[in-house]
Amino acid sequence: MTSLLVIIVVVLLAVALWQLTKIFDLTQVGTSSDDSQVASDNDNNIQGYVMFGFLAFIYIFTIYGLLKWGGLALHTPASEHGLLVDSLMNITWVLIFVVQFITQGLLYWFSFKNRGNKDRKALFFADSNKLEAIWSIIPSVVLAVLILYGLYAWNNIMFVDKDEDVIEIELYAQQFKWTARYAGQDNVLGKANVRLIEGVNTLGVDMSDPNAQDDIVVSELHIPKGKKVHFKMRSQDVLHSAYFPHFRAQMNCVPGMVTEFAFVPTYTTAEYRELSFMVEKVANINKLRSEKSVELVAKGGTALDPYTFDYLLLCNKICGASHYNMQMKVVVDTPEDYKKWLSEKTTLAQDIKAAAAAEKPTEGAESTTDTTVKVKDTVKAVIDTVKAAVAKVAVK
Ligand SMILES: [Cu+2]
Repeated sequence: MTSLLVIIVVVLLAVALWQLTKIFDLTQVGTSSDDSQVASDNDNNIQGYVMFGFLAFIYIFTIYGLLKWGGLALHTPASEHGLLVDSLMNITWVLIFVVQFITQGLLYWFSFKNRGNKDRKALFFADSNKLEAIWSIIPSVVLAVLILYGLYAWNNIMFVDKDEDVIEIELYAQQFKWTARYAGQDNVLGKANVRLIEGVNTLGVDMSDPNAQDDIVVSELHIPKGKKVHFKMRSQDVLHSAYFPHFRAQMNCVPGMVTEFAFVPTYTTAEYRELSFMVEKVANINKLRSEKSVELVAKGGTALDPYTFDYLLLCNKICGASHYNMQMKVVVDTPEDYKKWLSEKTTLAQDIKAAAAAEKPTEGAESTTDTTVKVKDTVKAVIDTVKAAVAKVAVK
């Protein structure tokens, strides 16, 4: 409400100022010696210098932004292909910066150099083949190299050798959570279909498929360091996007189809926490948190917990009201820890059996359905007796 009032006041002030300048202009009619609408040399000089001022603003703001916020960018990649993605990104940034630095400078320099001057006439020429060639060929070559390098990087990243020893994991997206399914001993994911979703089988896994018998469903993703993990993504409802920022991986999850992405993690969670940039970052976050906690406690709230770093799987498509909170913790273990963690998990088949057993009545106890039938019978008998008694009385 306050912001609305502020906006209204600002707009009204602007309108008032505009009206005032109009009145001022009217009072000046006839008093000035030069009231022509054509720009004078003095006007052109002012415009030329203002343009230079704007160029300085662009340069200074770019440098300021880089120094102030540059450190917030993602740091060391935690996957093998991440280095390739980062080098592609860095080359693109350097190119953009160099080109923008030169072209913006030239743009404003020429505007200043050729600013209006009463003694100068504009030179007319239809075209220059040399100039056309320079500004067509150079960008085409640079863009072609960038695109080819990008294609090479993309093909390298997306290629999964059929004979390679990879870990198969399904990522299931739904509003607003992630679930992971491990392929189990056979390393083949069982078939699944949204129509088969029932009870604990929340992913609709086809339990008649032999490959599905050893599948394991979990809500926290564990992957081993140094091993290629092949993710297959599905979505239950709308478009989601599986985004692993630290691993430089992202893939859309599309309802009705399976998409995929594979990568090799190169740092365990514990190792990544120890990297010097991360230690610094976490210390900074915790410093901010403790400052905020003092404020919160003073207002009678509870203090914030200290932050520890964890890899995350995020959703990077705005998929609904709780999209911002659609995330899953990802833990990169050593291969031994990963094996141990996975061996402690129950399979989906076992989960379904356990759920069915929990639903079944225990021996000797009456089920609710039995009790309902009995109560109904008793009520019916009472009604019959009353009816008979009423009939007797009526006959008498
Ligand atoms: Cu989502």
